[in-house]
Amino acid sequence: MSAQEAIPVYTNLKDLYASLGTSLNHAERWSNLATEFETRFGKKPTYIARAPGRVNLIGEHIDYALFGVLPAAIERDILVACAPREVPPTSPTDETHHAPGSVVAENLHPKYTRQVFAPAPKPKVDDEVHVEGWHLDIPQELRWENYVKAGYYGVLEEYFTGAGAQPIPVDLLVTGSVPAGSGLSSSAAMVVASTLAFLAINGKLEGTEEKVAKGELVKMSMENEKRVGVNSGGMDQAASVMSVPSSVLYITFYPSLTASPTPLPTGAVLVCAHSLKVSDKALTAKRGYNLRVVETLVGARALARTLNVPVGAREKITFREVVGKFVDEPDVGKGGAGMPVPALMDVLRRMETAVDALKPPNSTDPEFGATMEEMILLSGLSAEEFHEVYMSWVEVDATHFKLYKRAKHVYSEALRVLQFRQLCLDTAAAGDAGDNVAVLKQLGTLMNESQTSCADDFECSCEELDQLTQLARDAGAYGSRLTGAGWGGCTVSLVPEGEVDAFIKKISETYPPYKGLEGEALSEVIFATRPSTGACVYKFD
Ligand code: NG1
Ligand code: MG
Repeated sequence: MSAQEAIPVYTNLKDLYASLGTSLNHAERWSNLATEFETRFGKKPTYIARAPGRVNLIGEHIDYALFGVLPAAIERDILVACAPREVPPTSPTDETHHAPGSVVAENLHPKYTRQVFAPAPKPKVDDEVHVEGWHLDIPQELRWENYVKAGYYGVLEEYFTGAGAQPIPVDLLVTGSVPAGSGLSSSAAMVVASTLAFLAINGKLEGTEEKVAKGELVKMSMENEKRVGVNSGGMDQAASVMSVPSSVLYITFYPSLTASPTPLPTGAVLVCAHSLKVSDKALTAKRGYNLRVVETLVGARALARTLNVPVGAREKITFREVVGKFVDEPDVGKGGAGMPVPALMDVLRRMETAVDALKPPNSTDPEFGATMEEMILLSGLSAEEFHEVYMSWVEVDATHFKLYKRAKHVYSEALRVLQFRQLCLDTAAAGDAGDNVAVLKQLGTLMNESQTSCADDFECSCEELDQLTQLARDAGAYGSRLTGAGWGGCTVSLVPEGEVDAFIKKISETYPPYKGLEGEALSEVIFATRPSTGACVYKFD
């Protein structure tokens, strides 16, 4: 699959629904959204942009170390219906409605209230005053419309610079079926769908000139999500944009962004189950996600030094780049595919012992946590340089940094991803006769090992996730693990196809937080999904 491929724009409902598969009632949601749009705005939408959430099968917290990951898009998604707002303004009393590029954003969910905002012109003064571009302010708060703004921001920055480029006013209506804050990337789906809607409405998806490719949408959405979220890798956006049905997507980030669909052996279904523990984003940023980003970056630098891999003073080298430089990887910097998989597997195995060097020699801490002073020593930088390169962008709340354990997780997890993918490729190459129990068991084992590594070495699990993944194994899953950032949110289990209903029933009886849940309330928190297709746009005539 090529990142150069164009984003699909459907003009025919039959083709659209065929691309989405049949196991969810997509038709009803799409037509309901279009009707509701017309009721609220008095005209038909011109486009509906769709972006799915994703579940990560394996490869957790290694995308920002630039290692390949194996997510799949899920059937649940975000839809954004939109149309240009011509005159007259919907509400004549509100000045913002008249402004260039102003947006009226509504959401089918009553919790998310109607919002009106507009970008501000960036003036340039030389001989005369003229507009040089547009700026959209995104406040640092968790508000639903910030995800809409994040998508818009990038489109404005990319396409509306220079005198005369004026964005049009837009009405839009959003609906979503990806549970929020659950590790299924409702945030990336929101940002991708919003970016796509603003691209479509401003004429950037069709015609031969300036067509936006999938790879560009991934890069834009990654940048855009940084406006509202943490300093993440690109897994979620790539999965939401580039997935294909029935396959997991092997995404690499280094030496270049590639996405290779890998068919999942038949005979098993993915079941997502929410632990109902909501991870506190603000807290996990300081003690969780961002802290892990710091630990893995400093760990990579320290490891590079022990391996005599050259690192520039200000270079934030990653664990993936360390192995590339260690073996003099071909193609790097030329957009090539990098070293062959068997060679990469081999060097990853060697790294699993090399990371022993990250245990601080004088530490009495059994967990091998390095203090700030010890980290600075390991980095080879002055205290001032160290703070500037590694600590200035982030607020972290920690006295000890577990470089060894984080490195151990990253390298072992990167290897498990390659092993998982190889098993899938071998099954497909052998013709997938459907008799896959043995291989599904091996895949499940890799998922279970990933959970153990997340829990013990990366410490991104929690009691609820540990319990739920164990109950899933007891209920017959081949394997089960947390998915996404962790510290709460969802698990993913690989479940024999014919046993899904029984599996869900068993979990609903054994996982205490599910007590009393039935029907729709239950299917909100635990559901089966097949790997689904990536983002697209429907254009109305
Ligand atoms: P979620 O679960 O969506 O917050 C985060 C990162 C991913 C990846 C995973 C861990 C964002 C937007 N996404 O996912 O890039 O690093 O954690 O594997 O922060
Ligand atoms: Mg997210």
